[in-house]
Amino acid sequence: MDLQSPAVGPPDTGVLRIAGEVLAPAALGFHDLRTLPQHERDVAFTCRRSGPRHHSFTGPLLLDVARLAEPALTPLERKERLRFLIALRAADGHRAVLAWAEIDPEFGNASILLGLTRDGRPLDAEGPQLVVPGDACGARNVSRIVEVRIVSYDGE
Ligand SMILES: Nc1nc2c(c(=O)[nH]1)N[C@H]1C(S)=C(S)[C@@H](COP(=O)(O)O)O[C@H]1N2
Ligand SMILES: [Mo]
Repeated sequence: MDLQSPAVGPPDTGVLRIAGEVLAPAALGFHDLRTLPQHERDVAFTCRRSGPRHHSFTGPLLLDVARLAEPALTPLERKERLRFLIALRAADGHRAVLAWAEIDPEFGNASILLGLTRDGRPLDAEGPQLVVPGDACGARNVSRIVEVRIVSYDGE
């Protein structure tokens, strides 16, 4: 990074790292994430602690965000892509793992988002939130995400 260059646009409070088995590891701010196509999803789930919840989110597809970092699995055959997973970590240590196949268009093709707004409110100050439509429990809707790691399972 060129530290001499002036800052362009508003400063990004949160930066999301995309790392792991990717050709182009990235540190993405909300400005970068807003350049991707934005989608809207409603989620309804029940939290064991707070009961029934409903939220509306907007943001890019996790698939489009992951592709910015050029995952090493992109050129692979379908069966080989099944070994990859996506590990997400939040600022408070909450973690969740997805199978790559859940969002791969040739498998689950689930419309999992990285939410940038929740119920009309921008999440810039806290960071993006995973949006998993259809989950009965809200625990995979990880908020304040700081890192997304794409890694392969190499077990025997
Ligand atoms: N970072 C982070 N995200 C999290 C959690 C958490 O502990 N940390 N809890 C999850 C759980 S268990 C639920 S039910 C939902 C609750 O979301 P809400 O209270 O904002 O509706 O957030 C999820 N996302
Ligand atoms: Mo929960």
